[in-house]
Amino acid sequence: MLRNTRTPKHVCIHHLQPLICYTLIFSFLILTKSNALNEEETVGYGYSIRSSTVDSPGKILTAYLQLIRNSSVFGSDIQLLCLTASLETKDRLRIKITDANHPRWEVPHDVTPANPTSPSTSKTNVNHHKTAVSSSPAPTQTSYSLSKTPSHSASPSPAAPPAKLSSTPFQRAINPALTSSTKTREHTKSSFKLQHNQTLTLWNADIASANLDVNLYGSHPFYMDVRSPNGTTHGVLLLNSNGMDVVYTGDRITYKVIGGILDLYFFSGPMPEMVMEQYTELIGRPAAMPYWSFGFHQCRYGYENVSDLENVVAGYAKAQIPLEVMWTDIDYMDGYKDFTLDPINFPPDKMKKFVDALHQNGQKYVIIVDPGIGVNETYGTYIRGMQADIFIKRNGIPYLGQVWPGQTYFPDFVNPSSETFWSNEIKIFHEVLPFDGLWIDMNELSNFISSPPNPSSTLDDPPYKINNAGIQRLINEKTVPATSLHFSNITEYNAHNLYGFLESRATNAALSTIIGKRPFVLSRSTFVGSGKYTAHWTGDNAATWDDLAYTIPSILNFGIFGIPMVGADICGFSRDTTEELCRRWIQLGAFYPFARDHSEKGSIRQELYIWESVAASARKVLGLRYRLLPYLYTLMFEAHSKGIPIARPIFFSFPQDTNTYKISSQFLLGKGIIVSPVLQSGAVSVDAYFPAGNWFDLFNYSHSLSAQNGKYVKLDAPLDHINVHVREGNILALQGEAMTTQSARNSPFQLLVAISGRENSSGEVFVDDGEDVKMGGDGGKWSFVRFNSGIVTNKLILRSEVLNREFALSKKWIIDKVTFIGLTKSSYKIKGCRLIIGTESEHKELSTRMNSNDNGFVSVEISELSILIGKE
Ligand code: MIG
Repeated sequence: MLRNTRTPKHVCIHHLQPLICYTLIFSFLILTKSNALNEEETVGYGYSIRSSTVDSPGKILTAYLQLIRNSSVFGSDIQLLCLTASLETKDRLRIKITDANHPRWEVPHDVTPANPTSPSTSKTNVNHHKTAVSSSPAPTQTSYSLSKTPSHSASPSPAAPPAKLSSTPFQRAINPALTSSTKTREHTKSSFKLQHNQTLTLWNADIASANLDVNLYGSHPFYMDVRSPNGTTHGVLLLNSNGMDVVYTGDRITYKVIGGILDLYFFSGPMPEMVMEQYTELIGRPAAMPYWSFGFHQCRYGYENVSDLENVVAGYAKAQIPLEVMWTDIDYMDGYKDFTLDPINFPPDKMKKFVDALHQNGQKYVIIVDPGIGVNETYGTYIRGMQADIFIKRNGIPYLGQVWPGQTYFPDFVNPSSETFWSNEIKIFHEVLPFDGLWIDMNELSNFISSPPNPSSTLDDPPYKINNAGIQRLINEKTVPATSLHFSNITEYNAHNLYGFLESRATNAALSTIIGKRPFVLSRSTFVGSGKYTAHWTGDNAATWDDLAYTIPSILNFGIFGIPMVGADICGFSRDTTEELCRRWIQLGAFYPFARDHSEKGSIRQELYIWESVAASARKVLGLRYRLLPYLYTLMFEAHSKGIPIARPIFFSFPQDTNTYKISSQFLLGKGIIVSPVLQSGAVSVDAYFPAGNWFDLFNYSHSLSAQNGKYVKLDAPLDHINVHVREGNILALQGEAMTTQSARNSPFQLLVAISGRENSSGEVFVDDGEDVKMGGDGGKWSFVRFNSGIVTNKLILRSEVLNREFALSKKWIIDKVTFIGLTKSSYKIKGCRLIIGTESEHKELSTRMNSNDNGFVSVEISELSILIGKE
C-alpha cells in the first residue's frame, strides 16, 4: 500500500477542536484493494478530494471523495464518498464516511443515538430507523492516517508508512502512535494491554471464553489509548455492527469491515475517567443494578431437582457462607423449552415453595432463558410466537435452527412485536414462578447446525473472510445465516452483532414492567451500549490457573465497554476444579463486581462449602465483600451516572505512572482499593505493584506498606489470604458482615479513614432502597454523603456533606465507629480526636483505642458513636 503521488492535502481541523487537532492526511487515501498487489500495482488507486466545505461556524466539514481508479477486487467500488467531520460536543469528534449516492446500513439510532444530549434511556424501535440497507458487502476501501498533533502545529508530522493491508471491502489504518492501548472486542487475552501484531475479529459467536485470541460472544469496536509520559488518554469507537477484523500492529490499527459505513467517534479525554464519561454519554450510561445483585450468587449447569437446589441453599447456611442468589440453568425446563417447568424434577408447586422460602430468607432466584423457541404445536409460547409472526425468516418462512429444545425458531427482536411477545411470555411464567432476574444465554445467536449459504447472494459467504473462530470459518456457521431477514428486511448480515443487545433491551423492559423493580438481566452476548440494559459474565472459562488469570483483563475490558456489572464463573466452568484453585478463585472472585460460582454439567461440584479450606476462605473474603457493599453500591451509582467502571485498571487512578499500563494481574475497585490476587498454583506470595502512596491492608488495618514512587512489593499470600489494600486519601463507608445483603444493610455503618500526609481524605456513599427502578435522579428516595477528613492544627477533623438527607434519616442509619489509619507519630502528637460530623454535640461518649504498627503508622478507633447518617 502506498501514499498516492498527488500533492498531499492536509486537512487540519484545528478550528474544530481547540485542544487537540486530529489531522486527517488525505495523502494517505490510497489503494488498499489487495495485499496480493505489490506497490507498483497499487499506485493510483484510492480517492482524491473533489470538494470540501466547512459550515455551521467551523463545526462541520464535508468533503466529497472521488474514486481515482476502479479495481475488480471484491466487486465494484463506490465512486463517490461523502466524508463529514463534526465536533458533536466539546470533547467528541465524529468522522463519518459513506457512499455519497446510495444509502448503506448504519447502526440504528435507537441502539446508539446519533446525538444524545443526556444519558439516553428513551427508546424507540429499530424499525423506526428508515435507513435503507445495501445488501451487498461494501465494495470500497479506503485508508487514512490520523495523527494527534498540537493544535497550532502548522505542518503535521508525516505518518509512519502504513502497514500492508490485506484486501478487504472497507478498511482504513489509523496511526495514533500507540504507547499503550487497551481493548477492542471480546476476546480472552492473557494481557489487558493490546499486544502487537494481532487480529481481533468481531462476529458474535458461541465460542467458549477458555479459547484465547478468537472472537467470542460480544462486539465492542472501542479502544482506549493511554500515552506516556503524562497518561493522556483518548478513546475511539468505530460504530459499526458488521463483521470485521481489526488488525493492530503496534503503531496502527486497521479496520477491515465487511459492511455498513465508517463511523468513527473520537473521545478526547484527556483522563481515562473522562473518556468513560464521554463514551457512555454517547452509547448510554450503564444500567443501575439492584443492591442484592452485589451479594454472592451460586449456579450450576446440572442441578438435578428441587431438593438438589434446596440442599445447596442449606449447605451455604450450614457453612455460614453468605448466599444471596440461587440460580438454575436449563435443567429446570420441560424438554428445554423456555417458560416451562420439568414436571418430574422441578414441578411447579415445589418450585414455587422453594422460591417463596428463598424470598422469606431475604434471598433471590434467577433463571436462564434461551432465545430459541422449540417448534412444537402443543407449546403455548411457540403457538403465540407463530400467531404474532415474530420469528426471524429466511426465504419467506421462519428460519429453522436447532438448539437445546431441538428444532427452534428465533424471535426477531428487531421487530417491535417481539417485545410484546417476549414480555407476555415472561409475565405468564412469572405468575407461575416469581423469579427475580433473568439470565439470557445463547444470544449470539448460537445454533447447533450450520445452514448452507444461499448461492444467489454473497452475504452468506462474502468475498472477504473475516477470521471467524480463528480459522476464517464461514460467518454462517453455528448461527443464523446472514441472508436471514429481520423486520423491515434488515439482514442478519447487518444485524447479527446486535441480537444480544436487542434481547437484553426487551428483557430489561419486560422485567421492569412485570416485577416493577429495578431489573436484573445477565446477558452473554453484548454490543456497544448493552450496559444500558444488562450485566455480563465472561462465558465458558475452564477451571485452570490460566483461566483464573484471564478473568482480570476480561472483566476490566467490560468496564471500559460500559458494562461495569461483570464477573467470571468462579472456580471455573468447564473441567474439574481443584480445592486450591477454587480457594484462590473465590478469593479473587469475591472482588468481581458480579460474583457468581458456576460450573458445567458433569464437572465435579464446586459450591464453596464442599471443601472446608475453601469455605474458610469464602467466609473471610465474602465477609470483606459484604462489609464493602455500601462502597460497591456507591461505585454502581458512579458508573450509572458517569460511566466509570466499578473494577478498573490501575492506570485509571494513576495515569502518569507508566508502570501501571501493562498490569493485568491486579485491579482497582473504585479509585482507592487495589486487589492483588495469587494466580499461580502453589504460590504463597505475590509480587504486586503499588503506585505511589501509603497502602493499608483492608483485612488488618495495622499492616501497611509505603511506596514512594511506585514499586513492586513481594507480599505474603498464605493459602487463606488475598491481598486487598486501600490507599491513603480514601474514606470508605462500610457496614457489617451478614448472610444476606438485606441484613447487612440493617447493620450500623463504620467509616474507615485512610489519612494521608499529602492530601485530605475523601469518600462518598450513596444510599437508596436498592431496588427502585430509578437510581438517583430528581425527587428520588436517596441520599448521598461526602466525607472529608484532614489534620488542621493538630486536630483530626472529619466532616460530612449530605445531599437529600431525608431519605437516610428516615432509615435511621447510624455510624457507630470511625477508624483512622495512617496517622504518623513523628509528625504530630495525638491528644484525642475532635470529630465533627454535622454538629459537635454528636460526639458524646467516645471511646478511643490507639494502635501503632511496625511501620510507624498509628491507627485510632473511635467507637460507641451513634451519628445519624444524613444529620447535619
Ligand atoms: O450450550 O445452559 O455459557 O453458562 O451453563 C451451552 C447451559 C449453553 C452456555 C453458557 C453456560 C450454561 C450453558 N450454556
